[in-house]
Amino acid sequence: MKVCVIIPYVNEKMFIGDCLDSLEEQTCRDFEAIVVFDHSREESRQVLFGKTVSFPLRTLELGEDRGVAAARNLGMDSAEGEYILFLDSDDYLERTAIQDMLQLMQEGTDIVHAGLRKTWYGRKVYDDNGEKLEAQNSIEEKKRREITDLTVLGYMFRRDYLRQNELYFDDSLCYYPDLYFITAALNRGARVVETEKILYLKRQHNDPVRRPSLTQIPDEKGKNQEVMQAYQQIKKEFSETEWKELDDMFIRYFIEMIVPWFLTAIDIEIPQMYKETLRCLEILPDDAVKRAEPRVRRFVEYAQKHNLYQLIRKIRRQKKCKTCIKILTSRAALKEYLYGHVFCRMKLKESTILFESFLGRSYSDNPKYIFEYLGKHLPGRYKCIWVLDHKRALPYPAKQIRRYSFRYFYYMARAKYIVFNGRQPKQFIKRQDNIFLQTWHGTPLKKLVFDMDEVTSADPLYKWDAYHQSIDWDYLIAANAFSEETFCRCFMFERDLLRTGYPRNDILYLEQEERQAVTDTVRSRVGVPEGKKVILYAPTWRDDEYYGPGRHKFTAPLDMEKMKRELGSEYVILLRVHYFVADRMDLSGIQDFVFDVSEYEDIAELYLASDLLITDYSSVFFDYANLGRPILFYTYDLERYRDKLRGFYLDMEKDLPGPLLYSTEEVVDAVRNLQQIRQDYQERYRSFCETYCDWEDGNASQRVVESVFDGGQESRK
Ligand code: C2G
Repeated sequence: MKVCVIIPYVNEKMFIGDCLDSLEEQTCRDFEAIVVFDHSREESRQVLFGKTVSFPLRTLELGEDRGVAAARNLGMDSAEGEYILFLDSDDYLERTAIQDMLQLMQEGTDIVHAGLRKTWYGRKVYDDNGEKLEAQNSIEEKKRREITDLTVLGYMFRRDYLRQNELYFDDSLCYYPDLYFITAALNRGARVVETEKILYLKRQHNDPVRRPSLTQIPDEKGKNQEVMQAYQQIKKEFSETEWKELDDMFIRYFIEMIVPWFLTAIDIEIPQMYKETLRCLEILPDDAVKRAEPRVRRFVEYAQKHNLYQLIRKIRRQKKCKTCIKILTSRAALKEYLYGHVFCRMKLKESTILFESFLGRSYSDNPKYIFEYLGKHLPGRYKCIWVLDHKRALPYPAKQIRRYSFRYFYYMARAKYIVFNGRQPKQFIKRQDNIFLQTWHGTPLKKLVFDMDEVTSADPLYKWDAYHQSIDWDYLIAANAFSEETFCRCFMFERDLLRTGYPRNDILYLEQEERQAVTDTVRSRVGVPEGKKVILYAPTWRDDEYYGPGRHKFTAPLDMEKMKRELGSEYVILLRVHYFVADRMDLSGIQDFVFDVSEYEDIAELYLASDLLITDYSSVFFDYANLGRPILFYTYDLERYRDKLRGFYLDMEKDLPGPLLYSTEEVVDAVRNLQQIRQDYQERYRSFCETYCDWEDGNASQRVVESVFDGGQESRK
């Protein structure tokens, strides 16, 4: 065996599959792999069971959580072959990695250094559109190389070279044992060959809550200590070497990580860290300080000359000044400041309710029906505030405010009740007596938060944010038992889950006469020609097709002209894009057949006015099924959506109350044969409703109001 791949394994069950698969698919087979278990828990040993690999794979046991450094050392001790490559069990290699590196390992070469890319995605997503996604959120591209990026990953080492130089990882270090190792390895006279080709994929963890990577563990003090220790060790051992890049990186680290730590540290921790910091500042060469930008330079010089307490006072003063300037020059900063420092210190308004639906874009969904129930049954009992992007007539008195306006922050701070159907802004501060009712906005088909493996949407740290937002929710509504179970798991929600059904579906249970009135109003407002049947086409959004957060592209290749030719004499289409979709379809030539109802406030009214629904992976069908009308699924990109973008809770082939269709022709055929489809799907439709519509009876709003609001019980009288 030429190469030994050393894989320390801590607890990355969900990642190791990709790691081993990437080895299995190597174009060069002349290697063995050693997986070193960092602890002897049964669960970790089982990780490899069930995985058949055709390359030699050995496992070693380290004992009790001794860390990645110790694991790699053990691997090195037992390695055979000429070369060593370190691969973390949450990372993976390009298919040609070993071959390419070996090709560069010519006579006399000690180390080969290949390109490394950080990625948020596993191999499936990465191979398909990883580069596009990384470029879209351009997080990595923007970053400079930091001191903490100095790593052995992406390198291949001649084993003899490591042995002769007695290079081992310092196993007293948890976070950055690579820092010293790699600088030492490169500076003991190694002959190094480099290639820019990306061969190593370093996976960023999208779930810092449950699966933080080492660098995501919140132990700033420990990390700072390790960086400072390594910096001193390198400078001392290689005092002859000029360390321009390292010095610059250290200065940046000092400003961005060490100084902020001092600002929040508790007094007792400060002296020891201070000494360590001073030692590092003392060995910083003058020209490195001179190279730094003026603000940083002044800062470092001050830190080098004065005592810590002066320094901290100075930084605090500077910070205060900065905040003052920011709030004087930026309205957004002023609002946030007032919110945190003024509004949140005022008394809560006991009878005020703040409502928001779909980010203030519409008067709709569960908040609308809760509001209307309160308006009808407890008139005047509560002061209602609606977050809406523009003013409209509402059926009951309510103040209307814009999202992110001054008044938005004011009421977010002062309203006792908050009723939102989606995640609240990150700035939200939960006050002690606040009651936050999260209604959510649908029974989940697509996997949510902690059930998602990959996060392919605009915000790769969605899980982190969603977790910190959901811990503020006091109540969460479920429309069915499936949602109850799923929400508790996917949000890690442990408070009051309301098993009430969805208020937004109450309208679907109105008396026939009232439903007809809604239908007539919708048809006349939209302009549906007399005698035409209505198809509601309501697709969802694609996580990876976006211009920016919440601004997605419209991608539904349904051939509307063909639909018009084939179905136009009998039907019209109401096209309803998801509220995240920024594009609007060009309807020239088909305006008499396709009506864009994307701006129509409440989709529930559109349900009532339609004869059948076409969707893809939107949760709309869970609600629509309450009507018992036909549902078709135009799932032209099912495989990609299910296997690469999101993953589903339901088995699309077996559980849906209608057929999966893949082309315009199939959709046209299905619309023509609705009778047959009804018959074919009768049993599935019935059992679907039993599972997902069982709690709905038209009284969900009442149940929610009674459970949440202090005057709720009075609403019955
Ligand atoms: N919606 C709509 N028009 C569409 C799609 C959706 O008005 N074309 C509304 C419906 O009320 C739907 C809700 O937005 O129930 C959520 O939309 P989904 O397409 O299901 O997608 P998403 O916003 O990602 O929510 O648990 C539900 C999930 O969170 C999905």
